[in-house]
Amino acid sequence: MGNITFTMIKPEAVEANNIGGIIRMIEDDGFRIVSLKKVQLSKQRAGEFYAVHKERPFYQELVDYMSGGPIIAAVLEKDNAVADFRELIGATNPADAAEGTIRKIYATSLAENAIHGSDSDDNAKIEANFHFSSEERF
Ligand code: 3AN
Repeated sequence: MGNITFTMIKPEAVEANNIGGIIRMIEDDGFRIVSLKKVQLSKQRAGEFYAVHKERPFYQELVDYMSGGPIIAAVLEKDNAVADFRELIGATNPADAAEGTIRKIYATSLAENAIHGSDSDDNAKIEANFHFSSEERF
């Protein structure tokens, strides 16, 4: 399929009232919103979501941060969604992110980098299913 990706607007961007600005950039780039909600993850749910990073030194910091406030979770649709969305959000470290990318504009640090984007079609499906049931896709 390859036409969906999954995103989360992270707690510090939600706290800073940047939901609208970020969603505007996403829609202006041609993505259609399939599913969307505001939710606060428990530490356990955040830990499950980031289980691939379990062995990384920043894992606990990441879990604490991602469960520390509400996020926006969304499924997005566009041709070539995963790659196009990674391009729109920019590099993981905002210091390396290209001009005009979401992270360049909204991220405050490597750890608090405003937004998540799936890194493959397989992970997009896994992550979308983690947050949304089939009855929440339109
Ligand atoms: P991306 O979000 O660009 O796919 P990943 O998957 O390598 O990057 O990292 C997942 C999340 O972990 C990042 N969005 C960021 O919040 C956090 N992170 C990544 N690298 C570091 C690091 N060196 N120190 C602290 N947090 C990090």
